[in-house]
This record gives sequence, C-alpha cells and structure tokens, in this order.
Amino acid sequence: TSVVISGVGLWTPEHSISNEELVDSYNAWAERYNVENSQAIALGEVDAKPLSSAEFIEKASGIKSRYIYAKEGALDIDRMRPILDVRGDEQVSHQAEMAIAAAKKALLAANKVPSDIDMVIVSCAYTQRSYPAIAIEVQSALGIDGFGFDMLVACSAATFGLQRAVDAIKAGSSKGVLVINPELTSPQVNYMDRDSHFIFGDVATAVVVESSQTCQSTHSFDVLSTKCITSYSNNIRSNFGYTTRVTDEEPYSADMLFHQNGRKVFKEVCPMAADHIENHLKSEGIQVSQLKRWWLHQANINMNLLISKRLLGRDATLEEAPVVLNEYANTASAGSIIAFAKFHDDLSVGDIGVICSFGAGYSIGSLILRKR
Ligand code: CO8
Repeated sequence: TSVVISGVGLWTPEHSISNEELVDSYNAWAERYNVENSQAIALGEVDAKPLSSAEFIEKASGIKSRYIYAKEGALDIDRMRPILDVRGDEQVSHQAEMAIAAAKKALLAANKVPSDIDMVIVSCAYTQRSYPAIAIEVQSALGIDGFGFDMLVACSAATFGLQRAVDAIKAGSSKGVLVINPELTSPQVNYMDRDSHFIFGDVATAVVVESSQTCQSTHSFDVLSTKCITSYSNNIRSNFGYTTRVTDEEPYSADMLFHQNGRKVFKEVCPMAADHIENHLKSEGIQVSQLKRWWLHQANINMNLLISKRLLGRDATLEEAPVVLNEYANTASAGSIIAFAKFHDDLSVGDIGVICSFGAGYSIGSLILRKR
C-alpha cells in the first residue's frame, strides 16, 4: 500500500483585476498624494510616491492579472482596500466559504464523500480569526466526523499541510484527509505600495490524501516522499496580529501589511529551493532528468526559470514547469497546487513530478509524486 493524492480542487473567485486597472488606480492615488503633500515633498520632509507601470509588473514578475474575492473598494482611491461584509456568527465565514467550494471539487475529483474523510487541515498564509478554527467550521459544513485544525506557514502552508496528511495516512491514524488552502490574501495587500501592490491574488485549493487501498480515482498519484525545511528570515514579513490592538499601532500601516525585500528574497530563495529539490530527489534515488513535471510555487516567473535552469542546465519548457501566475498572480501557498490542479491529467502511469513551494519564513516544502 502507498499514500496517494486522489483528488484536487480549484476554486477561482469571479472578480479579477488586470495590471492596467491596478496601475490606473494606484497612479491616481499617488498623484493625488503628491499634490496634497507638494510642500512637504519640496522641503524634503516627505518622499513623493513614485508611479507604477503595467509593463514593469509583467516584465519583473510575469503577472498579468489577479483574482480578488471582493473587488469593491480595492481600486477606490479613497479606500485602497477591499470591503468585506461583516457576517454574523451563525453565517458561514468568508474563508470557510472559499474553503468549502474548493473542498467539494476535490472530493468530487477523488470520487469521495464526506464520510470517507476524518481529518480536515485548513492551511494557508492567514486565517481570518483564531478560533473556532476555520477547519472545524468547514468540517461541520461538509458533515465530516473526526477533527480539523488550522495551520499557518505562509507560502509553504499547502506543502507543509500535505506532509501532515501523508504522515497521518502512513501512520494509519486517519483514513482520508482534506488539505484546504483558502488564500484570502487581498486584505493584507498594501494597494498603496508600488513595489508590492501587484503581487497577490485570492484563490482556494484543496487536496484529498488517502491510502492506495481506498483510492477510487482515475487520476491519482503515489506520494513517494515529502520534505520540509525552514530557515528564519525577516525579508518577507507582516507584523499584524492579535496584539496590534494593545500595542496601539495603526492596523493598516505599511509595517502591518505584507512587505518584503524582494531582491534579497529572490537572491536567497532561488538557490535554497534548487538545492532543496535536488537533495530531495537524490534522497529518493531520482535524477533531475527523470522529472516529467515541476509544479512550482508561483511567485515570480524569473524565479521559477532560474530554479529549473540551475537544475536542468537549460530553461524548463512550459510543459515541464507550467505557469499560472500570469492569470492568478502569487496566491501564497496555493500557487503550486493550482499548477498541479490544472496540469496533471496528461501524465502517463509511472511519470514523476515534484510539487515545491518556497517563501516567507523562509519555508520550503516538496512532495515527489508518481502517476498511478
Ligand atoms: N512599477 C514601476 N517600477 C517599479 C514598480 C512598479 N510597480 N515596483 C518597483 N519598481 C522599481 C523599483 O523601485 C526599482 O527602482 P530602482 O532601480 O530605482 O530602485 C526598479 O523598479 C526595479 O525594482 P526591483 O529591483 O525591486 O525589481 P525586481 O526585478 O527585483 O522585481 C519583484 C521585484 C517582482 C518583487 C522581485 O524582486 C521578486 O519577485 N522577488 C521575489 C519575491 C518573492 O518571491 N516573494 C515571496 C513573497 S510571497 C510569500 O512568501 C507569501 C507571503 C504570505 C502571503 C502574503 C499575502 C498578502
């Protein structure tokens, strides 16, 4: 028997924002800011806001558009953040709604019903509250007996959650696990920051993990091995948290939102991710040349090209390392799972692929899969 991934679900929000729309909004906001602060800028007391450009965004990142759960407000220069309606305690929460939609698709793909699942992991970059866990709300809505919990590992939340699921099936303590990644990133995006306003999108993904003995899916993968590492870095950070209220800090100051030293991240994470994949494959006796598919984290097209080139000695083709970030942007931990969801059913029995995430923490997680 083996541990298998038997189904994957992808839920995409109905609203999207193109680079052009995003840049028009930011530039209108920045120009107004510069007029309003012209005196202080002239005196050198305040820095003028530089303008953004759609061409820069596409060239530097490969991103052309992003999905957003609630579009209203995000491009309004009097607000510069989306508006989410406040839901009562008895209503389904926003993040649970996203998670449930993706989970239902994953169950369908795996040919499973809720009674086949006994563990629900909601794993993502942020949860909208601390308790009750979003996972327990999802568990209840789907009618699953067993238990659920939330985990946060930024961009590697999906792969780290999958490792927990694989270990639980291997240990025999669970019969079926749903790992769900409702990435509601837009509330943490600083739409007033030229360097990062374009990076993130909203999405939800879900994966069913079970034993080969119970698997009834037509497109399933043996999980040959999983590997996770972390190494502390402040280069990607958000300081918002439950203590913000008592430290009297401004909840939407730049320091409270996503911010990064993008160049340093690029320089440091690319070699780490390449070494991680190489070592992981080596430990399983697999050559890089044997990989049919690389489902890589989707943060930056140039990053993915660099990582695959370092290992292959040439550029990976789009077929080998599919890209979804042009349409979805960086969706935190869901990126590599979106790539997996969209590009797996053409593989043949025995084909080997790797899912690999890398990001804040730093955190890197990988799973080596073989088509069954
Ligand atoms: N328009 C025009 N010009 C711009 C813009 C813009 N929008 N932004 C920056 N510029 C300027 C810069 O100011 C700079 O000017 P100068 O040369 O005068 O200083 C110039 O363009 C070049 O800027 P950079 O050198 O910064 O540009 P890069 O080519 O390095 O590209 C990137 C910037 C795209 C940010 C790139 O560095 C990158 O992708 N790095 C990797 C980052 C990464 O992968 N981060 C992972 C973060 S995600 C994560 O870990 C999950 C966190 C949890 C989720 C959070 C949800 C909100």
